[in-house]
Amino acid sequence: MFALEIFAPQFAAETVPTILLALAALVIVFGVGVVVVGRRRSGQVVAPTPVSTQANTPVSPATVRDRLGKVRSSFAGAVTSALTRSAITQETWDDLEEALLRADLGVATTTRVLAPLRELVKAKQIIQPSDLRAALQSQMTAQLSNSVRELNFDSSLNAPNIWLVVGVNGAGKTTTIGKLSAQQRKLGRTVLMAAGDTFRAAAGDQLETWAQRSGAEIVRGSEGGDPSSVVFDGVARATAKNIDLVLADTAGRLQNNINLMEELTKVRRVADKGGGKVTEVLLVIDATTGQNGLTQAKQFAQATAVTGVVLTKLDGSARGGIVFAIETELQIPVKLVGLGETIDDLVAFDAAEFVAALFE
Ligand SMILES: Nc1nc2c(ncn2[C@@H]2O[C@H](COP(=O)(O)OP(=O)(O)OP(=O)(O)O)[C@@H](O)[C@H]2O)c(=O)[nH]1
Ligand SMILES: [Mg+2]
Repeated sequence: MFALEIFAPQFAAETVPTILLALAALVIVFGVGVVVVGRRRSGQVVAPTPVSTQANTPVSPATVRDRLGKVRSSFAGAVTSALTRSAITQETWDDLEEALLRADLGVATTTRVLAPLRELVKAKQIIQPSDLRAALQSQMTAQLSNSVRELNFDSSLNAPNIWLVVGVNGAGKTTTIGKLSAQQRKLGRTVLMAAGDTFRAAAGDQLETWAQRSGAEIVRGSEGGDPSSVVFDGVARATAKNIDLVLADTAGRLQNNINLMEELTKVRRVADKGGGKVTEVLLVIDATTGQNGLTQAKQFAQATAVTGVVLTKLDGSARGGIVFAIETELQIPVKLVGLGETIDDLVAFDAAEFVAALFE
């Protein structure tokens, strides 16, 4: 007070408390800043933000439809132009066939859709192109109606459920594990990630970031180490700590495909030998790879019993028809779709909604 009076003798006595208050506020703000910066500099590991255990908030259908924008505009456009004629002619069928092929359904699935549709048109004497459009939509929906799409989680197990995530490099495996982990944490389950991709140097770091973001534990191995033993260690840690779910990442590329498939078979075998049980093998497929995705799915299904497909990048330039090809030709249900790169961009696949969006 005295010092203040010396340096600012012109201040009236009543302004002094105001100045003191302002000074105190400055000291507090500065102090907090110093503590925060100090913590960051000391390299302290920040604990993952706890994730709410409330039930997963469903993404509104509008979001799914919006993200599917590019997929649906190309398909709906092709179908619309196939049906612009005033009657149903041979050209109509040719154009529809082309639309389905262009949408990535593949030859076999296109035939499976169109053959019964021709029968139906005859039997029901459909003559209006708009009725044909509706019949095509229900036929395509029917193609996808028999699949069970729930993720397998056996809560009666007195041990961790293990979900293996496989697929070619760049398909979106690690990102999907991050998103899946967040969803499962929201359901109240505890999660441990096993960094089974020891082939690529940065893979472990990438997974670790997702573990922190989603509030999961992680077990990592050394670069070039044996993926099976990382997964085994992960399951052992999860068993010891009563963790509900192990999400195992795997490499998408090895020296060659044969090595990769042999390794996956081994990872699967070893994973089942620990305390837990493999209840889901999710094959991640990049939807923009088109029919090539089907070839990949065949190879992976041979190496390890795939229980479900995650179709990523449907928000991109994918044509979407690969969903039908995978389900009808391989009988593997598409369980989840990736609609973007952030943590919430993974949604359960809803066949009717998907087909409706294609036709809008
Ligand atoms: N737009 C979009 N991008 C995605 C989606 N899923 C993954 N990605 C992106 O695809 C790229 C590859 O994803 P990763 O998760 O690293 O793929 P990976 O299969 O683990 O790749 P490897 O580890 O090399 O085998 C990343 O840039 C992701 O952000 C998706 O649904 N939509
Ligand atoms: Mg990866």
